[in-house]
This record gives sequence, C-alpha cells and structure tokens, in this order.
Amino acid sequence: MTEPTTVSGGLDASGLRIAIVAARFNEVVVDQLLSGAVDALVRHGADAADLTVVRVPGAWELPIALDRLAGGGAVDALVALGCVVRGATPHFDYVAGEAATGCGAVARSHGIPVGFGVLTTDTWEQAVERAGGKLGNKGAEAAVTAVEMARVLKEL
Ligand code: INI
Repeated sequence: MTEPTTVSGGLDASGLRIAIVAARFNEVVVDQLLSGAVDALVRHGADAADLTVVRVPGAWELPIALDRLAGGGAVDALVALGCVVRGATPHFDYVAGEAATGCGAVARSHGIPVGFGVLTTDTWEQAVERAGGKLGNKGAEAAVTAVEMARVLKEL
C-alpha cells in the first residue's frame, strides 16, 4: 500500500531569526518566561545574535508589535510572552482575548508562526507554577513550538 506523505518539522533552531515579544506587565513572571524561551532556543541551536527581544507594556500590546515584526520580513518565527491574571472585573477577558486572537491573526495574515506563551490564569500562584515552577516553563514551550512550526512551514 502506498504510504501517505508526511510533513513534519524538526526542532533545529540554527539559522532561524526569531523575535520574542514580551510584556512588562506582571514582569516577575514574564521575565521567567523570557529566560526559559531564550534558553530553550539556544539549546536548540539558535545563535543568540539571531534573537531579538522586544518589550511592550502589556499583553494587549503584543499583537501590534508582532504584526510590525512579521511585516518587516526579517523573522522566521515569533514568540509572544505575557501573563494575564484574572481579577475581579471582566478586564481579564478583554486583555487575554485580544492577546490570543491577535497573536493568531498575526500568524495567519503573515504566514509566520507565533508561539503563544501568554499565561492566562486565575491566580498568581498558577502563573508562577507555569513560569519555571512545578508545571514547567510555558515560555520555553512556546519558543520550541515556534521553531517546529517554522520548520513545518518551510516544508509546505
Ligand atoms: N496586561 C497584562 O499583560 N496582564 C494583565 O494581567 C493585565 N491586567 O490584569 O490588567 C494587563 N493589563 C494591561 C494591558 O495589557 C494594556 O497594557 C493596558 O490596557 C494599556 O493598553
């Protein structure tokens, strides 16, 4: 029987130009996501000289910076990092919703993968657990995912 054609991406980050956009809001947590992302990229072969870090005020501002970077044609992949913690008002839903929808829109409109490393949690403790705590580092996961998707898209 004929085998299906399978396309998959490796995790080799060497030669990839990657920009990380990181929010300053909830900086203690986001800085841990950022460290995890940079460390993961370098461990997967990225050259630190090919990495750019852009800081923006909050998760709401991630998409516009990602959009500018994607449109500049100088990146193979993007990583969005932020931390939105639920408060007593619906503000959480607007900020988290815009971050998620906007990151997806940038990826699709430019055809450039955006690793989504934006924590959306009910509590501060849940965020810390996911930023280098007992549940891993979602910044690192988002960065490696962006590498894999950059490799997949190069094959398609
Ligand atoms: N930005 C975040 O990144 N995380 C949050 O938890 C948050 N909360 O809770 O308000 C937040 N708000 C700021 C927002 O991202 C914008 O910077 C602000 O609304 C100005 O546009």
